[in-house]
Amino acid sequence: PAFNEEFTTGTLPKDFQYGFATAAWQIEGGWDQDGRGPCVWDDLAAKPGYIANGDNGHVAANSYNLWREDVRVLKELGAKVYRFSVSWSRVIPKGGRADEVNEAGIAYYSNLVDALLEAGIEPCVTIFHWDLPSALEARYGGWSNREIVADFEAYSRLLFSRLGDRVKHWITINEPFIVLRNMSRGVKPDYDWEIDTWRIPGHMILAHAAAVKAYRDDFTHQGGDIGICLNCDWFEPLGDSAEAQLAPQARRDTYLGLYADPIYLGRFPQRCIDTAGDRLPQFTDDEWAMVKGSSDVFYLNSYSTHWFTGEKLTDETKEMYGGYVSTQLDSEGKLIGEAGQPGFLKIVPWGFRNIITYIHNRYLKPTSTPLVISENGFSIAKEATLGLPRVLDDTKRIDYFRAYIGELVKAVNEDGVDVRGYYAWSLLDNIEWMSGFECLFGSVFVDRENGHARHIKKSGYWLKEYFEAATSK
Ligand code: GBH
Repeated sequence: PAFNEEFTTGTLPKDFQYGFATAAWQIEGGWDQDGRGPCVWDDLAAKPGYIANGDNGHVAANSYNLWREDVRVLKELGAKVYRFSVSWSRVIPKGGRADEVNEAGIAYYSNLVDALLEAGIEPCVTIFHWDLPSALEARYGGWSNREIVADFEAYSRLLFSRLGDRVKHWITINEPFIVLRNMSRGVKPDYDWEIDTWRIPGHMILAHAAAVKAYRDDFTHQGGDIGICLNCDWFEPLGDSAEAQLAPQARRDTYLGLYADPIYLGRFPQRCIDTAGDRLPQFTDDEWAMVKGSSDVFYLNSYSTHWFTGEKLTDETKEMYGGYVSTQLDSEGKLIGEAGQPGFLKIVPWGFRNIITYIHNRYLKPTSTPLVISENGFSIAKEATLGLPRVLDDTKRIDYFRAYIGELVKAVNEDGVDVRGYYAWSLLDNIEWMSGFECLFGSVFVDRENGHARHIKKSGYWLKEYFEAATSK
């Protein structure tokens, strides 16, 4: 077996929710099947040079056709939860509140939900994981226009009414910071750094809050919970300078606090108020009432750690990134941790415990909110070139999981953090956005040369046995 006796650091509650996460555009394919409309990532993939090797999501892991296989491997992996996202343009091809619903798209998700429940797996549905309908981008500039709030609410209501009898866990938006960054990197061709850097977060916060209000007003009888998913790595000073000490919190304020402070604490971070001035999103009293307390669960995606020397950013990204440069290399050229495939991914387990306890102290404790790790995982350099059967022997990914989950267990047992679940990113090898298929995160290999057959890697069995052992005492 992949798992052995090394796991002795602590236990987890019996009802701890271990599972896997994916996102629609990264796995589904079926991009023009049964009436799906195009999304902005289809458009980006069509731009020469945007995605590595000219890859696209037309077929991806073919989960639109092979979803029964996904449920089969989830069951074999002992997953209690499956976090997946809905493709907005599959269920409303043109996206807007007055636009037509695509029943074939609804049926796809409805069948998936039924099969999961039948297999004893709880669905956790992300409403928006970056794949904005192209029609909404063309119609009014997507997230930069206040119109999106009403369209997102209508789209969310459609999902609650069609799936909410069976889906009890909802995530509104995945990683608003990255949505903003992607807008600035070509999703919105005429992105305005001065204005959009602040107004897009305002619209995302309001869209999230409007969906939550709709759920709480009209769907409470369904008895589920709903929240937003935020991402943040750990930020650590490098050196003793005053600026190095300041910089990590400055980055956290724009990266995480710009979203988490209003949603959990009911105000913007002071640094954002000072930086944005009258460009800061303005909410009415009613809007503040809707925003504050609008997340039942703190869903955190976290992968790595970054250093700050105190060096200042001078380019147009400076406001978005809190003013300071980050690095993973010290002045002697030493990396902060062992490198994975995408540039940002270095193995720094202690940073994971630090970001968890930071969130615990600032957001969870004062509001009695539980934490779920909604994404954490690793991509091995050059894994995609290995081929069967070597790709299945992913011991480096096991090293990452063992170290990171070990820190999570310490946060639960030594720091008293109320952690309810851990969803590994990702169930399947899939298209890693701009990195294409070169960069794999799955605990299940998808053989794209052979009918997209699914093969469970060693790390999948390791996770299964780890969580069985940790939750059985
Ligand atoms: C997640 O994003 C996504 O939700 C998921 O779809 C994706 O496949 C997975 O991670 C693996 O990458 O933020 O510019 O300062 C993580 C997004 C992007 C977060 C890079 C860390 C570091 C540089 N990550 N980012 S930046």
